[in-house]
Amino acid sequence: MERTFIMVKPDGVQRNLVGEIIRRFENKGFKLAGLKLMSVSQELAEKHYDSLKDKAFFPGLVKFICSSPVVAMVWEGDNVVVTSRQMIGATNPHAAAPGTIRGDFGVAVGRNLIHGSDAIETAQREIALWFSEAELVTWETTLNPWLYEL
Ligand code: IDP
Ligand code: MG
Repeated sequence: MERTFIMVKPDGVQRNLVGEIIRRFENKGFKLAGLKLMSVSQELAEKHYDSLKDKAFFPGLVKFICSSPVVAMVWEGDNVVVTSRQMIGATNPHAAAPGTIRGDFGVAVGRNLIHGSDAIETAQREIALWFSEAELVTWETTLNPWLYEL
């Protein structure tokens, strides 16, 4: 089953939106495979955002991610990478559709609340970066026949 890496960023944690965000993924029908509240080191933040290291906003972004705790998660489900990005909404909350997390709760691109992997390969890289094998849980949910046509 496909997995993606989702992170509630420092602004989302500070604004008490952790429960709201988890609720949306649970209600959608995705299954939690990993979850932790953590402080982020500069090294981890720089590795995570490595593809953006030439952008002018990179230093500010890294500083922000390290400024306050985040909630790192792995969610599992059919098409979860693409669907999560749709649930999260456009990078800039001004452009994010109502009903999306950024569209409903954000007003600034540098305070857009949540990260979600942008492709399956990115998800695999990010999950390995943020979680050890032992922190990821494989489990059976009794809901499967009600979520999927098996
Ligand atoms: P994404 O989070 O929607 O995948 P990316 O382009 O991967 O967007 O950028 C990563 C993060 O960097 C964004 O979520 C946002 O917090 C921040 N960011 C992106 N573009 C800007 C910008 O123009 N100014 C400030 N921060 C930005
Ligand atoms: Mg991205």
